[in-house]
Amino acid sequence: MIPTITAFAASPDRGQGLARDTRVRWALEEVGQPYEVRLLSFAEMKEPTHLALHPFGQIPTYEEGDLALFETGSIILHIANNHSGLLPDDGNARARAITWMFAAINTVEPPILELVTARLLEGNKPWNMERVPLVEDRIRNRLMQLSARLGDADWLDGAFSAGDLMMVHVLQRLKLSGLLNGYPNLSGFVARAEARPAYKRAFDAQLAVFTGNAPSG
Ligand code: GTB
Repeated sequence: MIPTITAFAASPDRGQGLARDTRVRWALEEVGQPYEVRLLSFAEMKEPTHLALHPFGQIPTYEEGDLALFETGSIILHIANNHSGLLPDDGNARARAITWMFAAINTVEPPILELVTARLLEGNKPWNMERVPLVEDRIRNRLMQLSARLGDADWLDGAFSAGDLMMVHVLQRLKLSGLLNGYPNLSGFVARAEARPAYKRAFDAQLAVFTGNAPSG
């Protein structure tokens, strides 16, 4: 059965791959699962039809037969559990890879999202000049810890997994800030992941929505 995901009809990042449908597209590409995409305007995301799929009126969602999911962590875990290629077979290694998925979205992503909020939504607040450096320090602390753990390994725990996929997509949000530059092994980790053919296909597919070359789905 071909799953359908939802994505922005007009992504605010203009096809840079930062919206979260990209990580789901990437997971589907890694496992070789074709998918269809339903593009939504911001208004459509808040309408009852979409709210029935996603209580918070966001993208992406994932529909497969009578299953409907939201939250990229859950969607990617579902994909990884139902195909080979994103999680190891060994039980302990699998649990560790899933731990990295949670670490990406629960421990590394929150301060990064705080910085996005501080820069995009709070720039005109009188306390913004004091807040931004504090948030950047919190991010640097996480990057330092992650960098120390990765060391000179290619991936976070053995072979490439859904944990690496999630962590890389979280770290990509930092590219414009320059904060990743202080951690060459993390920049290398992101570059290695971006060189994967599955990532390139996912990136190109989300970019095609912006450039108007996307196949209708
Ligand atoms: N926790 C949820 C998940 O992981 O699935 C978060 C989903 C989410 O944040 N969705 C965003 C959304 O629908 C799009 S991805 N926002 C609209 C709304 O809440 O009304 C976040 C995102 C948006 C834009 C950029 N960008 O332009 O760079 C990057 C990331």
